[in-house]
Amino acid sequence: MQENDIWSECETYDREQFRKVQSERLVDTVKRVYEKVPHYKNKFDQHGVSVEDIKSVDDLSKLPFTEKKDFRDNYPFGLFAVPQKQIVRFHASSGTTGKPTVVGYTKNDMTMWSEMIARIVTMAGVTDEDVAQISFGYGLFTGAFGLHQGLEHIGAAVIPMSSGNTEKQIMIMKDFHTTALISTPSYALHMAEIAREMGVDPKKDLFLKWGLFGGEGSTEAMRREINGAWGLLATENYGMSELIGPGVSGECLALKGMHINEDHFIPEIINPDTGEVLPEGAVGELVITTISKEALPIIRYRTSDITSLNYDKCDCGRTTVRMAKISGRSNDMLILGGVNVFPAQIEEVLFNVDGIGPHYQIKVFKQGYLDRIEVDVELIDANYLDSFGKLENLNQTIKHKLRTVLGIDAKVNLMQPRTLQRFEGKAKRVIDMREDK
Ligand code: DLL
Repeated sequence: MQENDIWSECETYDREQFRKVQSERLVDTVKRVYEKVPHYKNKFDQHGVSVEDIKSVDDLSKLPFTEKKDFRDNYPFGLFAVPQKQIVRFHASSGTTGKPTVVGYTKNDMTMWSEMIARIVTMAGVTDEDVAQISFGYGLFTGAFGLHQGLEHIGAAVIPMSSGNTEKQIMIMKDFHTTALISTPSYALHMAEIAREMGVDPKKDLFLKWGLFGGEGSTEAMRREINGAWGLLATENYGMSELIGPGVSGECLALKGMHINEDHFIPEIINPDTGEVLPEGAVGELVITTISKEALPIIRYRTSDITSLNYDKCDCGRTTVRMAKISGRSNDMLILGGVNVFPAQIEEVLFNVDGIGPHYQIKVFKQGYLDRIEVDVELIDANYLDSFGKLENLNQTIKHKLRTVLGIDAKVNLMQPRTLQRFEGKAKRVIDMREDK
């Protein structure tokens, strides 16, 4: 692990200090939402919980959950706790169908957000010496603007590149001596591929030291692939529009989980089927309560993201709770021949097979009551196509690994190099062809 600074003393609070600040802020937030947001007043009343019942973090589980549906039902501003006059920024998450999920920020929220990001980029190695290229799309998506203000806050030089126009990205990287790349992990892989096609060796001809990736999951195997392709050190960070955007948690250089900004977000892990709160270390759905946001405080938000929490002090010196890599979304899980599997587990297997590239797609079908999958992967070397024996061997190897490691049977399609879709934002790896999802 390399040494780096800790941005805020709050990141090294002891458990008692966290408890105190979380309790105070929770009590205040609960009072505020009850008074200012009719949705919460109705929900708390229906749930039979009063503001006075919430005296500390120990009472958190008495409160009802908030879900994506609540945003939809209160579109666009119904969950806001301040008058429109105090809003200085809107963002929204795209949402595949229907209306987007709209979020708003006050001036104080913006300051707080930038502070959260300052912590996260600092723990990922970035300093005021760095040149940070932001290759997330600028716009309603929180990724680019979120990282942007925090990076400027620590004094890094920001290139607001946005996503796409990949050849230009590489040119700017080279000419501006970019040292930190900020993007989705899938776009980072794609950019490395384009760089090589342009005759640029990312390791020799560029200056990258840090890669801060988020907005979608990435396995350890993908991290190795990215580190190897760029010659940088990849960390990941996590967030969600409804909660703030990026800035909820980030990895330090010890690479042992993502530190949650616990003085602003209280995490819980629940059983997604029953809603029961699970003990420390258990794997389940992440639920987050925001305790400092003004415009859009959220009580016990069900993220659908599956992870676990670790409260041990980290090697880096921070004491904030760490969340494990997201293993999937609760609604992403596939049941294949009775075996539960997340797409990320399939990725981990594929990335460990020689001869195929890091781009893949999983197609899901329904056969009777069972889900079945086909996996499309790309050959690295087109010469394989000349030998049926070699192709068949590789196909069998992949099938065998999927069967032995995950216990699943999949049809594997080996594709010519560069035939699968590339992504400039969040990758869509799973194509769901089941009718009754
Ligand atoms: O993706 C916020 C963000 C932007 C975080 C840039 C980090 C960097 P949404 O568009 O609302 O917000 O999508 C939120 O993305 O519930 C996760 O399922 C997924 N996600 C975000 N970061 C990670 C990660 C932004 N590190 C949804 N690992 C979340 C796995 C992630 N999934």
